[in-house]
Amino acid sequence: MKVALITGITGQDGAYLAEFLLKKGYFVHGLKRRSSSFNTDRIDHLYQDQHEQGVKMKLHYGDLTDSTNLIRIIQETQPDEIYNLAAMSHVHVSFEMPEYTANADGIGTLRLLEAIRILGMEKKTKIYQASTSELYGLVQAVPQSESTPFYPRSPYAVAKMYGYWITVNYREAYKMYACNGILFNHESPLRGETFVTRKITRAACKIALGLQNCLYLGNLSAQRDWGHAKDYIEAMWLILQQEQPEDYVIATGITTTVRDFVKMSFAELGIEVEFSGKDEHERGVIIDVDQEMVAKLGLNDANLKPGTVVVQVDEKYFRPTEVDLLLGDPTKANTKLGWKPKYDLPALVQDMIQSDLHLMKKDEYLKEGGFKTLNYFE
Ligand code: NDP
Ligand code: GDR
Repeated sequence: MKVALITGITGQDGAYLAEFLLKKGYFVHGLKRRSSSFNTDRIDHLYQDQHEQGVKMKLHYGDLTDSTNLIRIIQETQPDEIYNLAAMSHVHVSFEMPEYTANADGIGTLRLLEAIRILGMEKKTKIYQASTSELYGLVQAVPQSESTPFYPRSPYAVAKMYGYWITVNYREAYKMYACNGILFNHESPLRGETFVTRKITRAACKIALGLQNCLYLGNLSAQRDWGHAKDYIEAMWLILQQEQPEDYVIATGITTTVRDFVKMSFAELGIEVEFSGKDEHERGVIIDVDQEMVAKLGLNDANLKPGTVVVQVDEKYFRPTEVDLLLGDPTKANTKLGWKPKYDLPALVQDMIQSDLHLMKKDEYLKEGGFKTLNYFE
């Protein structure tokens, strides 16, 4: 039985990858951070009581900023494959926490690679490094491929740039099977709530149910190459199953603005939104509402009137330096890995809206039923 260790198992990608590897018959070890409240929501359905027979998944407390802890976990678990997905992964937040981001995302990668070397496991353990299209940053050329120069534009991207090159260096210096997946943005119903796609799908559903009035966003003109996380975790696995360790771009090859993602999300709920105005004065306004859809989806049309402003710009979401355009060229992954995404953008939006509508309806039913959260401080 192959053994995998996933750092960042409690995140979006970690959850999908854990499920995928378990289905493939792997024993899956996961690194989870100690938290004062539960942080395993995304993998609770995979949890196995350690007292049962035939357990195939085990979680270990750990942190990428703690070398001794990483060395011990790798020694105890003896993984064939390590997927380094743990990171402070929010670009905007990295401007607030640049030093921590460098430590976790940059030096954290070094700590893992060094742990493998210290333990003499260079020949046994393959390692996948979660690199990112943020490395391309300020546009040098499009579409962006494995040979496009990097120009990182945030503390996050600079830290990931260190992670990228230290992975290449350990591959070349110590003949380790260490690879970078340069993944473009990938989303899902499990996406963190403060990334733009999930923020949009959640807000669109809340507005459609009468639980929120307006969605505040930053740069509406940013363009991203968005795919579905379910497709992208498969690419991670494929990257570690090749004869030679190499780096790969994983992307769809199509780019879309944040503005269009908003329109697509509302359209999925039967609400047509158009944008007008410029820069920080730009607004998204309801143009039309499909009443059949409103009835079919059980929406609340009290606030869904043409002319209602549902999106506004708030400058606090602008970044000190922005990445304007990401568009990946996945030719190498298509040809060498045989990787092709199953989801296109409309299917991704549909999946996220369906899931968030379901979640928000739960809130609506509770509110209608008079349910109030207990106030522990009264
Ligand atoms: P998430 O933010 O959803 O998950 C990040 C994971 O890392 C969580 O499990 C988090 O734990 C954990 N983590 C954060 N800091 C530490 C630390 N210091 N030590 C140990 N664990 C830590 O990210 P995604 O799943 O979206 O992304 C996975 C990886 O891929 C990340 O490295 C990200 O930077 C990279 N990436 C993501 C892309 C995307 O579009 N999603 C694209 C390209 C790269 P906790 O749950 O406790 O917060
Ligand atoms: P990104 O994702 O920075 O590309 O990093 P995010 O969804 O945060 O932003 C995408 C684009 O949308 C613009 N934007 C907003 N973003 C957020 N979060 N909130 C807003 O209100 C908002 N309004 C506009 C942003 O300015 C940006 O241009 C993600 C992360 O998963 C990284 O870890 C990963 O490496 C890259 O994708 C590839």
